Amino acid sequence: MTAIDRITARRVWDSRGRPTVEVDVTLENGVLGRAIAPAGASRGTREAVDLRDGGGHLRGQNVQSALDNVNGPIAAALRGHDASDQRAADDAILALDPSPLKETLGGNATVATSLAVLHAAAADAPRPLWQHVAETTGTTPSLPLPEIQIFGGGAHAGRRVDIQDFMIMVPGASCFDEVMEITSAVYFAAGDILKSKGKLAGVADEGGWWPMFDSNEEALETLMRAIEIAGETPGKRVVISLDIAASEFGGAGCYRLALENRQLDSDGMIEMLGGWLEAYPIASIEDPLAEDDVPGAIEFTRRFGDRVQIIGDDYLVTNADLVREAQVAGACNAVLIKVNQAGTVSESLETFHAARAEGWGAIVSARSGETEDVSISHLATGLGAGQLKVGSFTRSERMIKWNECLRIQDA
Ligand code: 2PG
Ligand code: MG
Repeated sequence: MTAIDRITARRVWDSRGRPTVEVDVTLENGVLGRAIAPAGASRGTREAVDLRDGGGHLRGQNVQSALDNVNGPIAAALRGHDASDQRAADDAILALDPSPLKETLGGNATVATSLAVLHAAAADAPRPLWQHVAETTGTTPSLPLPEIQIFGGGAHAGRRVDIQDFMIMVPGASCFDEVMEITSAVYFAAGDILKSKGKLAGVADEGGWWPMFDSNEEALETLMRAIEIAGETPGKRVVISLDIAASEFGGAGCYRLALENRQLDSDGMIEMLGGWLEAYPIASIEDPLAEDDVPGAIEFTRRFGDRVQIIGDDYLVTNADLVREAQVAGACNAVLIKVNQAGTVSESLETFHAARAEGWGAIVSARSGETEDVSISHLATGLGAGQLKVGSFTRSERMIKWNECLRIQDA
């Protein structure tokens, strides 16, 4: 065992130019572990709180109180702890903040610390993080299948399109590198189409094209065309994946599609999405209904769960209890794993195991506010989660995670 000697937090800046929390965990032998908290824009109401200072400074986004929580109580509680006992370290953090959403310490403070402890333990072993994760959780490592955004919408693109993420997956590729090649071709073909139609508004938060479409279906049609221009047949090697992020434009069974000036109830949403599943090669769909529309999620899963992956993100917020409840209710068949929604590594692993225990899929995911931190590439690989969602195919905070997978592949 090697004990934790020092924990320090510093303010760094994320891909949206907002402050965030970076934590250094130094062990008694000088080994260092470091991690940075990401931040979401479309957040579930039950995820760990992203603690911000409020007030006028930095538009209320400063993280001084989260930094103080790491440098003060968290550092004091973890000093002397065995870095390789992740569960005990996370329990010591949780004991400081029994509030359900980590309002006191801040999920940004807890997640950066928890991940930094994991990095320190791996470096101390010494072994790469993915291998450390596999060996300490008893999982079989494998490189994940990327889920890559081509168009961004919803909260990530000025709500110009209601649906948040139009993505592709390339399950038919022979290796990770081929996924990158095919994705690159589709991404640039999609951009060319938008430019030629005068419908390119810019680039969304996660680097996907920010389109000016007249309907949500126009995005799907354009994506199909881009896949074809890239020399692929949609539905063969390349399939479509959507994050509806329905809580962003609906709730309590009422959905307002601003782009098309339409209002739908829960059944109407299910019908519309069911129509898309018929018409397009969609293999995965995330948050098809709002997080409070559990009857809708159950009905959607009853009707389509045998043919498409249905992921709970804002609905399940990487919470093992919520996953188990959804499994009993028959809502969804997969969960997104975002470590900062849970707030610690151990709670995220518990959620992953809860999903796996019932044969659910698990997709390790980044947030829309990201940094150079590559922990999730290692977690996805080490857990053998199968899938990784990182955003688009541009911008270094995204590409660094895909590139890290290429490095792991060569290890
Ligand atoms: C999501 C994520 C990533 P955010 O909804 O899945 O696309 O977005 O980090 O804003 O919650
Ligand atoms: Mg989502």
